[in-house]
Amino acid sequence: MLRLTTAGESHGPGITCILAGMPAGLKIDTEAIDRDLARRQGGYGRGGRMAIETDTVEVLAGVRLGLTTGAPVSLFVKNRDSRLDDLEKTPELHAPRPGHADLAGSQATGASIRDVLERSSARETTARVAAGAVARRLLAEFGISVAGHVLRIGPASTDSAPGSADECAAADSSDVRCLDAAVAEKMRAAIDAARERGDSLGGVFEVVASGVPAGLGSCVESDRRLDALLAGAVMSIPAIKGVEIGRARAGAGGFAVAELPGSEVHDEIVSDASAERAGGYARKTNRAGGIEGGVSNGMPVIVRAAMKPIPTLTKPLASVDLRTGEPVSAAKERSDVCAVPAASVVGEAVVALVLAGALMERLGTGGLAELKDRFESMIERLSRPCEESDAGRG
Ligand code: EPS
Repeated sequence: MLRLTTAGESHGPGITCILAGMPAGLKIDTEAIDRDLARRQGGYGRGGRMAIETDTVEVLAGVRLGLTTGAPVSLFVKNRDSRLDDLEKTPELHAPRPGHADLAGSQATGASIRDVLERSSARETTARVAAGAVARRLLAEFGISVAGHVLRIGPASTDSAPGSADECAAADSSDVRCLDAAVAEKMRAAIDAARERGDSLGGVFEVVASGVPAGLGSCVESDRRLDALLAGAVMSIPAIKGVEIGRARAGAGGFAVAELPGSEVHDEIVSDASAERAGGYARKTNRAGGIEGGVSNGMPVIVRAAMKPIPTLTKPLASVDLRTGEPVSAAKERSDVCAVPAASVVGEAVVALVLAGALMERLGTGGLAELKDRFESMIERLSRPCEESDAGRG
């Protein structure tokens, strides 16, 4: 139901997107979009580019007098560092960076390394964060919130396990977006040491979504499974190499299901009148991260991602000059030492987009007021899950 297309090069005129499928009647707050853009720009370990840019959104289409019209929403973020057609400032590169899209991307497209890196740059995530802020606005109308935090940067890691999106909010006051102040200190020290060595660092972030009602996603069509959609969306963020759903045990993500018996993995079901968004059926624990059988179960949705270290190293690895085949050091471009805090903000955005899409799919088309009516009716029915077959078969 929701479709997002982005376009734009890192040093082109700007980054843009078209988000189709938003209902009419949603209030768009450009300040809130800009706040998310600023959160994405921040973080200890970012490089020089972020000192140049102050990302702010321009709404080009789909909004009139502050409300969505139901037409595709088009957003634009201007690049201050725009120099794509200046060959002196933006030269061709010939020594592809190991780990970057440079070589494989050129082989895929036939375009130059410059053309490949301009589009494969994580600057593209600006558009996803802007669109994600709109999705977040929609989710807020239905009492759903999404927030992220950083669990690991290089060797420094924390076992923080916030139970709700609200509990992640404190990450906003940390420049490494870590909820544990002592570990945050170690993360900064690890980034400083990597910078000294001319190296880069990856890490792990986690996104928590609260208020997600039971019943989003699909247990009958594999391409609509909520966990598959979340994993695909999070994996599509540049440099993400692994995605886990849930927290199978303390201090671990969803991969730990592989080491534990079923009795220690599955979340026992209990009746609980306060679990309104799950029809009064709660879980004693939330190891599954809010998803069973590809469908949300009313518990907070929890997604983790592992990010590799950024491929541009100031002390470059070995490469080959594509013109001669001779061994050379890989190209150096201005870059970040660590972008895990920024990636966690992108993670929030893509999770918000997937959840908004799944919600729209569940509720159907129409304006916001109509969708809210259907949402109430959907929530009310969650306490009678077998209703359709019971009614039909007597
Ligand atoms: C980024 C913008 C880029 C890089 C970084 C992320 O800007 P520039 O190339 O002008 O320094 O800082 O991109 C990469 C790490 C990459 O490999 O492309 C951004 O806006 O997030």
